[in-house]
Amino acid sequence: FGQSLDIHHDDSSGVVYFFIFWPASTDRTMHKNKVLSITPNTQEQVDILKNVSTQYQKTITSDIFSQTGLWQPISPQNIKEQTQVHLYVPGNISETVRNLLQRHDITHEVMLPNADEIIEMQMRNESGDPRSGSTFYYRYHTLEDIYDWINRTTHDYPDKVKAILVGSSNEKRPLYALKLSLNNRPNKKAVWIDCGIHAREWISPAFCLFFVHYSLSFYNLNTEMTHILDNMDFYVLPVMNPDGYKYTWTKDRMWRKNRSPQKGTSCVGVDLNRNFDANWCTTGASPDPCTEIYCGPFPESEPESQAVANFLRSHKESIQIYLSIHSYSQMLIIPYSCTEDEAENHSELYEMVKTAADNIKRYYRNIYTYGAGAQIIYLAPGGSDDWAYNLGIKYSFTFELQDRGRYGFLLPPSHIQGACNEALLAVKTIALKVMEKPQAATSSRQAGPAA
Ligand code: 0X9
Ligand code: ZN
Repeated sequence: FGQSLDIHHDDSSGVVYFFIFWPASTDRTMHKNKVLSITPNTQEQVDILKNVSTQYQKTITSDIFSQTGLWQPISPQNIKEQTQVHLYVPGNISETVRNLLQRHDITHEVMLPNADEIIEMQMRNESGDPRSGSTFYYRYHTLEDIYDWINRTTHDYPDKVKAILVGSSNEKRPLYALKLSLNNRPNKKAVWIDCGIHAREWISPAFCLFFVHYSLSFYNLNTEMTHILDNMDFYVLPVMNPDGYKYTWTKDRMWRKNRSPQKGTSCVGVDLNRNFDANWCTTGASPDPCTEIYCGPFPESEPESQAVANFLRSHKESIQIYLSIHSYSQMLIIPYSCTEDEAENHSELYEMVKTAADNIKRYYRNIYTYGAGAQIIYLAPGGSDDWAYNLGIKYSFTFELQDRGRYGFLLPPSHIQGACNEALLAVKTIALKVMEKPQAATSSRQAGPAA
């Protein structure tokens, strides 16, 4: 950061504070919060960026800025040559950061020149009549509105939807999963979908709401959905991390983790998708509570991950498909992410996500990457998908919805419909494929002769 920054190290907290002196400027747009897309071309540039974003990450998660910096990749360790880095830069240091990039000749462009304008756009339209038709599903909603919606939905469809309390969050908010059961056939298999593990990925809860609405509205209208719902129940958890989600609406739009306090540090929150017992806290997760990929003190230490794990454990005989919805980057991910080993039914899973991606391309002309997490993104242990897979739910997926980086986490409301339709097509494709499998049904980990 050269001459414009003084770096002070406060040994008691381990937090690095930057004191910034920036030149007076007449250009008002200069100091807006921005998102930069940066592409390092040499190892030296990679090292500079790692350094900057590590320092930077610590600084901005401290009390001074309380904003989060690195959007992609999730950890500075994963920065590599010829791969885009997406960095959220608070306005007061944006010139400093750009000067540094220029000085080292690092390729970069401004993705979003004024992030606050887009954040504002995402929060707008909130006060409209919640029943004002389908536009409800093409807006983002506060946590309170989502709880109201859960209430209304169970009241409006008492024989088709039940709210199941699967646990509560660190701040004691209830975790409700909606059970969609559209007919009374006995011994139906089920699909689990969770949304909102990561607080800032707003399109994810929006998808869960959309999906429930679509299922209830199009049963007996859409042939494929009818066929699926005739044969399977759905458990839909719209917001797995309500404390974090609330926090993104009120304090910090870029928050990712849950909000649990940690011993011996002022840093808050565990990455719930590093907290499951699947090669827990190995490479790709961090034992440092001040990072975005903190794995927590022990596996399932968090009430949110424990609630989901308990529910899946007690329903593993009926749940055939596990699905976790995230954003962004348009990917359909299959196990494993916690090891480079191939999943036992890799080719079967690969065929499913390939078909889903092909369908999305054909119908919506949008590109989704697909494959095993460790291959197409990075090693990321402790994830819910790998854990569910090892539990015996052999059709386990993580979807990363729109977009590929134009807006990132700040996907405008006008894109919700498109993003949800694509994800819906992927869900349908996979569910129909699984239903074709003769014995796919009860998934047991035990090897041995087929029953
Ligand atoms: O790193 C993650 O947790 C997910 N990406 S995100 O940008 N939404 O944070 C990917 C999850 C893939 N699955 C596992 N890591 N198990
Ligand atoms: Zn995520």
